[in-house]
Amino acid sequence: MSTSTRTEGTGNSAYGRKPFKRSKSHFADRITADGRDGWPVEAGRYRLVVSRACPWASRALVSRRLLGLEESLSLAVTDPIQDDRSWRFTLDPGGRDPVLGIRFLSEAYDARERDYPGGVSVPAIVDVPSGRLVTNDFQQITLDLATEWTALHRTGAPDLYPEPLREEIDEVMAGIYQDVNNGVYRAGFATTQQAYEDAFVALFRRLDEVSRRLADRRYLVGDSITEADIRLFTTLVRFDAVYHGHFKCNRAKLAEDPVLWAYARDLYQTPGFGDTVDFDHIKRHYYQVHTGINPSGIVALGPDPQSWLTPHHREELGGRPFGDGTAPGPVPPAEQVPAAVRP
Ligand SMILES: N[C@@H](CCC(=O)N[C@@H](CS)C(=O)NCC(=O)O)C(=O)O
Repeated sequence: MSTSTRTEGTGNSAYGRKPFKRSKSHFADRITADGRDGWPVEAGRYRLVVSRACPWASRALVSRRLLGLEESLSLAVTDPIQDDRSWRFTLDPGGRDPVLGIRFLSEAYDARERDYPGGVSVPAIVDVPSGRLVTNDFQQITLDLATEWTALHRTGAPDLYPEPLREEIDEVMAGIYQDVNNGVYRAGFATTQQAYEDAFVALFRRLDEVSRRLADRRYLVGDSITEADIRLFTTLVRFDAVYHGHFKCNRAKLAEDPVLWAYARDLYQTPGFGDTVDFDHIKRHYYQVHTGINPSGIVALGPDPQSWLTPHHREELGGRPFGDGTAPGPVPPAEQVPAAVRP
């Protein structure tokens, strides 16, 4: 395990002129079927803490929906705006998470390791009985939901990380992580012209490559949705709303690439994807928290989210979104993104 420092933080001066570097998650225990790290998969025992603003946390939101884990793994949604104590439960009555009884996610980190010097990040999974953080390892959490939580999956849950495709999925995800998922942050938080330009060039080179790949195939790997699609989606869905302007990733908008735009809309309109997205949380978080790069805190109004609902025609490429499985059911009422901010 490595020691983590604050992750993307506020985009303020803390980074000096050093290139933006994402730190590794510090708490990397795994929740597994055999419980080898001391955390066995168990219905009702753990709480997933997310911000709907965060692309890394949103991966877990999508996986949990597709796999039908809503009842087994409960959900806490933080305020999209952190304060100096980081993520807080100000959206809940009395400003406390009703299950964990805490006001700040940092309390679960403290319960796990007092005086932990690193940052408090989402996604986080907390052990409800002890109130202790189990993991904030965003790269592993979704893989474990797909492969270790199988006993609790819904009937008809898709296989998001199929064994025969893992090598290809891992390879595709590695490039997308470096240049796209993390690349937008490297561009947005660059503190030198050169660092920004390097990130920008790599980002759009990779997006062009992914666009070519997706021109005649509906999904990134195989003919069904996999973990790779989830990881690309959570960046693409934020692209025009925040990365294009706020992070200066503006060679083109997502909506100007016909293939990627149709691919992203296809996923958005697939149950389990778009129904987790809150553009209000996304925009307020990025524009208001990163005061280093947006000192006025003014939140950009566009683009019109209705465009996400326009026909994509990607079904003409074939593919079976859920493989041998089926679509997830409706979002539990308590977890619905408010109608007022949905397209
Ligand atoms: N846990 C991961 C990544 C997850 C992550 O960066 N989450 C962001 C939100 S998108 C976060 O919580 N950052 C903490 C902060 O900004 O203080 C890490 O340690 O790098």
